[in-house]
Amino acid sequence: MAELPLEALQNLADLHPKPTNLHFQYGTAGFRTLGNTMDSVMFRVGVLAGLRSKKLDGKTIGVMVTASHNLEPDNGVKLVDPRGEMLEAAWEVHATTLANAPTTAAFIDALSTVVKNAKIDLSKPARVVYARDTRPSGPALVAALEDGFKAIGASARDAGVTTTPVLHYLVRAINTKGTKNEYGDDSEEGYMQKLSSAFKKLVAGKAATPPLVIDCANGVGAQAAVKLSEYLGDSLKLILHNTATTTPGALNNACGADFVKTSQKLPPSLASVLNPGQRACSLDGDADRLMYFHLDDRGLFHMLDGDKIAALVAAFIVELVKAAGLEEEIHVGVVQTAYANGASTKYLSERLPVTCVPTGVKHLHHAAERYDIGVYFEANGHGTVLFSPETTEKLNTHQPSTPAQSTALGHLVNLTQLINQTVGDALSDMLLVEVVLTHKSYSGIEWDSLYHDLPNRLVKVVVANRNVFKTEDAERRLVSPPGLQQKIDELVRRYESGRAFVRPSGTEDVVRVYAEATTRTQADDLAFRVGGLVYDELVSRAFNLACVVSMCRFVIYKGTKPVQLCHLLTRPCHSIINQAFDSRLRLDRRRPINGDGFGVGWYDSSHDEELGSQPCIFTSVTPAWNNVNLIRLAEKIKSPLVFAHVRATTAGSLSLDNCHPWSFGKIMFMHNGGIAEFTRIKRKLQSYLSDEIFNVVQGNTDSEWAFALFLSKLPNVHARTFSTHVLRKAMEDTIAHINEMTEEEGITEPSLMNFCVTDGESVIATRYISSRTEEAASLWFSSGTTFSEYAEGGHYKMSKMDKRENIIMIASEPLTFEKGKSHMPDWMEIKTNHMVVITPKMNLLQIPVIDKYHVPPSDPAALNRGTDFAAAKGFLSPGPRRDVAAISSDTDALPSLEPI
Ligand code: 16G
Ligand code: MG
Repeated sequence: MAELPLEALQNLADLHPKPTNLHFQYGTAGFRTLGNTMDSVMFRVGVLAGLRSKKLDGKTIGVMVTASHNLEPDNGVKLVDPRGEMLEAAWEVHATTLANAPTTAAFIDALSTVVKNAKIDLSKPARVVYARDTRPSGPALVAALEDGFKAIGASARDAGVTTTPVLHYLVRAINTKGTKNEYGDDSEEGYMQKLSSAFKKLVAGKAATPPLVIDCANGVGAQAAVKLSEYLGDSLKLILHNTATTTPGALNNACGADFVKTSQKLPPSLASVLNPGQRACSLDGDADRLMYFHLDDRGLFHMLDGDKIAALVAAFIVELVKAAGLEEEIHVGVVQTAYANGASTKYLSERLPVTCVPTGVKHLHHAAERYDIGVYFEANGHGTVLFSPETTEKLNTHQPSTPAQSTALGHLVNLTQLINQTVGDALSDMLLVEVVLTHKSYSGIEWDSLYHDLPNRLVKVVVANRNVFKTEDAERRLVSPPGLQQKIDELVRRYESGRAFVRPSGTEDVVRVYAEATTRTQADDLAFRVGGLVYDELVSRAFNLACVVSMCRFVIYKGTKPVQLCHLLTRPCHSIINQAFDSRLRLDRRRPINGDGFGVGWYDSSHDEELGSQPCIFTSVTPAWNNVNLIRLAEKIKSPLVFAHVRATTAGSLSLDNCHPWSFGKIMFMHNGGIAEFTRIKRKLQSYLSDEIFNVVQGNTDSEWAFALFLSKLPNVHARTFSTHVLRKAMEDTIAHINEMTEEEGITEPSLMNFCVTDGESVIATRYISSRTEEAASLWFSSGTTFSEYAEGGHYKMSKMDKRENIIMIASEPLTFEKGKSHMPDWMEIKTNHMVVITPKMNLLQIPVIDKYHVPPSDPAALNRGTDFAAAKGFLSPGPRRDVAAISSDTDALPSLEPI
């Protein structure tokens, strides 16, 4: 019996060490994470692919390097089994085990265990075929993968840069070559040839449809679509957009199938392209998802998602089967997930059997195999049609009795060739849709009117551990945490045609909430409320927020010129409203949703005796993004000093009184963070206040009481003016007093005290935590001469024309990702336990807060504060943004002054 090639494995594995502190998981879509962390994973997957092939007697295994619809910095890898289907579940476990072996020795040990347990005969040959998408991290990752093939002695065929479905096709074509089930020529050309000739046969003699606009997501689908277009010739004209595969950062950015589905809007880049009445579609980054859409006569956007595709296609196939006289012999069924729109399920189940399965292609694929013809689509646009071997055989051998039967039969046979039966395939699905539209003479409008989607909303609640959520009934009901489903049911009953479900994601630590109802407002409301139930459940389970990533975001603008509020709040794609939604409850990645409270406070541009000098404050407890009043006001109000805050409930109820900012006279205040175990010091804090200040407080949050304490620290709360020094001193006293009270109570958990205060002229903002070892909630600043939109879609940047600071912004998370002229990011991080002061004359100072939690910069501990605490509480600006801006953390950009 052959042995593992230990020397080769050892030597090559040493070149691809596993990063410590990272855990990898082979999830529903293989391994997927930041591309630059995946070198060792790739190598090990290469070895595993070889073993899988040996296990299957030398059948060719596919390896695809892609992160699909994710943004460019991510990458991923997944294995494809010999018939072109997803890797067998038991091997997903092997993949995870191997990827996490900490050392080369441990990796080789784990390999030996797999060989032994899976009874792999190592003398068998190993064959693999691999491909990658257009991501810049692809070539290096493929090199690591190739080392893996080499180490296990696999013969490997490089399929180059191509789509995921083409790779699946190749696997099946290679493994069936020369058999009676030959799937097609095993090349990309063979695939194009097969699809295009089936398409031409299917539309022969029909009036050609108008050209189709395709949004290629700036990904590999662009290259494939160019080739396909040549093969299709005049049979279908394709107009390709978003084909910039080499433009950095363009991939899936404000375009592509996932963007369309999650934001339910037109990719901005197509706004000037698409005409009313015209139909278009979006592919995702590896071209295995498809979303159609069209603009109606009034130019309104309508989305035709996976459910609509399933309805169109299934009804067409049923008709053909009937017309071919095979109604009794061939049963067509549809497979959906809980995400399928209720209206689509109703439409389909009135016509044919419908099964609901848990999310994830493999579940749908397997369920579809149980039908003679199984149509499966996820609402997100991934899907295909499977013809069972018996059905294919029947279609090829059946003798029609009439010319009409013969035509229908011919169409069905051609469909078996047109459809990629290994996996969802955007291009093949697109041709399928075009065939049906051609046969039916449907425009997008007629297709859309098959049924009317119930308005729906998808939000997510970020959690530290999604495993407490367990579901049943194809993820439609929660069994754990106990009691939560009953609360959801009670809520859902109050909405007309309401439906909602909660499921843990299979790909990230979030819980997803889906809701639908008869109106958009009701669907939003239901989603938000169910999200709130999930959130409250986590809060009550954990007592404090340790296991819930909450979010509060704020932004401060101070400028020599007034800013139109919309440039700060509603228009930038990374405004705090969007960030808020990103952080906690979000309609997948791109649309904001946060209903826990929003507030904006601003001062007048010029002084008016009658209006007074106090700020105006607008607060709301409805989702900020959905607040048309806010959107309208923001377009018409200008101010030189603005505070804005989006809140997630950490304590206190959902009420206007609890929304930041608060004001008293000229003073305005807001907070990002939380005072640890506040209820234990609340009474003590209150007893310190004068009656006047005590009665100022209307809400019940720690933040508002901290504001009251701040007011009580001012020498004269009614003064006409406050010097910067007086405000600073009051702020320091507030923090010191809170620390004193928590310490007296023996509270050991740190408090996060990022406070901001202004009197309309000076601004003081703290980045503070009562700990010497933990990092405070994040806080950033940016300054420059203009803050403006440089690219459509709300992409803003700060420009610095000269050295003057006309604008200073402070925010809990950067609002832009651009780098300034000096190649420094727009945003710089404010240091922990420092205070930033903007003087009336626009000087910007960073001053350390010197107390027992101050760690001088000379102490190495200053650089080693832990991030777990603030991160667990949800107050650390996450992931890629930190990467972009991280270089500022050790850049001393601001003058550091000693306290006055
Ligand atoms: C993966 C699945 C996709 C599913 C999605 C759900 C495959 C190839 N892909 O992308 O089908 O819709 O996960 O993600 O299976 P979620 O579990 O995070 O909601
Ligand atoms: Mg994809």
